[in-house]
Amino acid sequence: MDTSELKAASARYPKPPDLTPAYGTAGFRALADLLPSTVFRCGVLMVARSLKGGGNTGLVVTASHNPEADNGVKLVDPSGCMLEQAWESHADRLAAADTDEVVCAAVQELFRTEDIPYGTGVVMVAHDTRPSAAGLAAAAVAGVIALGGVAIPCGLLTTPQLHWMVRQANASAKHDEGAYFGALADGFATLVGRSPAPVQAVVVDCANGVGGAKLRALAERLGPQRLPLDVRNAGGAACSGGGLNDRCGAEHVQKERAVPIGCADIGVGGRCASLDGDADRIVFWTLADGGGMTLFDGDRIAALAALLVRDLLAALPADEHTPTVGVVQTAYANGASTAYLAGLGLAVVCTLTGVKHLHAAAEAFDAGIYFEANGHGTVLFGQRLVQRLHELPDDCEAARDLLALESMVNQAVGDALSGLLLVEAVLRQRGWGLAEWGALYTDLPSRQLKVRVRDRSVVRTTDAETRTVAPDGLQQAIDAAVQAAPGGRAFVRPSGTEDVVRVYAEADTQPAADALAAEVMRAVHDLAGRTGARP
Ligand code: 16G
Ligand code: MG
Repeated sequence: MDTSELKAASARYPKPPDLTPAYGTAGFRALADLLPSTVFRCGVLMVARSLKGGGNTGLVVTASHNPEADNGVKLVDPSGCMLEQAWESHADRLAAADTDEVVCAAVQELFRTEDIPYGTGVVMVAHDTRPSAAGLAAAAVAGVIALGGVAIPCGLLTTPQLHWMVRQANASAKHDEGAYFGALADGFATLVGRSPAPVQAVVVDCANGVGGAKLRALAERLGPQRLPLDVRNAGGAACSGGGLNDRCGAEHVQKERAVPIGCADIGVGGRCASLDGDADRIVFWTLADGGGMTLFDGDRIAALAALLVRDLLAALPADEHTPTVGVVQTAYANGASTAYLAGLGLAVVCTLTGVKHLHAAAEAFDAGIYFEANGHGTVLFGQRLVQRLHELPDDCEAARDLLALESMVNQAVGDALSGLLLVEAVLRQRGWGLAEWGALYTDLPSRQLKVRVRDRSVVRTTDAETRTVAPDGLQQAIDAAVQAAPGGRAFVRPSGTEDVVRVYAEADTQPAADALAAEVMRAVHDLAGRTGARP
């Protein structure tokens, strides 16, 4: 393999000497100024992945809910899903190479170990609204070209849009933006049918990110009669004072339980939602009497989706193979939501944190619903079920609605825009408002804390992060604290995106959940802090 062109191009994107980028839970993230070499090399990597997978791959320059000065890169496999986990170490190796020679050697090694055929890989490249995004997207394109690949510039897109487009492109289906909005809008129109129009607009806080412009385009496609949307914090000229993810968006609302900027006029009971900066997650919220915020998180979205899917599947004509339905959550799911879903008679599975883990587990079912409490999630339909739905007669309304759902809800990755339509469709079909949605179950009081330790990797977990295996004594300390708390449950895990250990606790009362979290935090400090001590 002649790597002279790669070497010359790589020299134009030198790695800062003391930077060792690490592929985190969902790709690389850092201060934007540090990233050109990483993004260039990701362009290189995704050509190799395209050649190996035999289809287009994708690369989106975004740092999701991080501050505006950060940036990052998310990588899309030929399936449209996140990069195959086995390739994350290839990404790490390439990103960390200290010299252009080492970059070339790593690429040659990659082609050898993965037995990649030579050819022309195709990479679809998109970016979010950060000021650094266009420059970094150009670095990605340079990486693609340096390995003889073809870069398809897709411009400004939400992360889930790019995932959707890659999946469609590789299925030789229409994959332009118009087709994306059409799939969502047409699916929604079928699902809501003649259900009465809502009396109230949904206020959507778009985190001053890429979701703003995209939601406006979707709203236009839907038409105000079908779904009146009041788009706030849309970024650009419509920006209401704050920058991207600044005091607004899903992360702010979910973690701080605070009303986003630009929404001060919202009255009690208003139906509101917040997207994050790259529009791959959504939470709903409303203001309660007395000023507090009521949050409708990913667990609650999963509950609505589960009701819809369960009822539609039950309405299909009997078949020798009864479709399997499962809901996938993480340990962060509120215990009350898990109990509610199990009470619906559905299989409930708990996986590691991170979309890639939930997505993989959901694929095991004919209909797999997955949501993280923070609002990442979607509903997946297996091929066998989709084929059967297509074979059923046209007048089978349940089959028609399930196919509409499959087209409306992003099959490649969690998507805030399709999540918004999913919630609205279920509420509309049932004639429910937020009160009925909220009444499905009552959350157990919970508390989340972060602990800074010297080296968070000393905390190691098992059983989908519900128990620790290191450092010694930590799990015993957690067990003792849990035992003492009525209705208590607690776990800790090292964050995949921040240099902290996260603590989660829930119990029958808020003071008990707070006390349990504090007790567990002390144990982490005592045991992980010491174990991790460096000279
Ligand atoms: C990333 C993940 C998200 C996960 C979060 C956990 C994707 C697209 N995003 O944002 O799923 O919940 O990390 O963060 O996979 P943490 O490890 O800092 O708790
Ligand atoms: Mg995001």
